[in-house]
Amino acid sequence: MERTLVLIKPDAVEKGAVGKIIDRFLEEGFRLLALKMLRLSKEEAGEFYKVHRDKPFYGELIEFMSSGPIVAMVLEGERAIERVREIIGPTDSNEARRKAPNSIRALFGTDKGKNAVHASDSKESASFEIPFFFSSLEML
Ligand code: IDP
Ligand code: MG
Repeated sequence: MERTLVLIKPDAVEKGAVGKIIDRFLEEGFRLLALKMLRLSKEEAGEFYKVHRDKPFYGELIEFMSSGPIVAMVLEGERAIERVREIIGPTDSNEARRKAPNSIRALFGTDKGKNAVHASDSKESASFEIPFFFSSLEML
């Protein structure tokens, strides 16, 4: 069993897609271990995405991720990290619509930046990202 962190980003929350996105993960057989809605400060968004601090899109990413409420959740399942990445699709939502039309980013994202969801990409990132949002007491 593996655990992964998923964020529903401000664009998808604004679109009213929270319920549909959570339901998709439940339909795919994952167990929802923790869930909350919150708004990140710029500092918190910068810390969460610090691996990207040298990328040209870092500033835009921090602005976007702190622009409105997000929903954070922990999902559990067999090979959850890899399988959730598959279900969300490629980073660029337009590419997702071409290559993975049933992926969450194809269905709910706009472009490469506003792409509806985040999901941990490795065990290492999950082990940083899960405790960033949830203490062990909040994981049921
Ligand atoms: P990922 O979310 O698919 O793992 P990463 O390359 O790790 O993609 O980038 C992290 C996030 O940064 C993306 O989900 C997206 O929101 C944003 N991002 C990535 N590339 C660009 C870009 O070229 N322009 C604007 N935002 C970007
Ligand atoms: Mg990534």
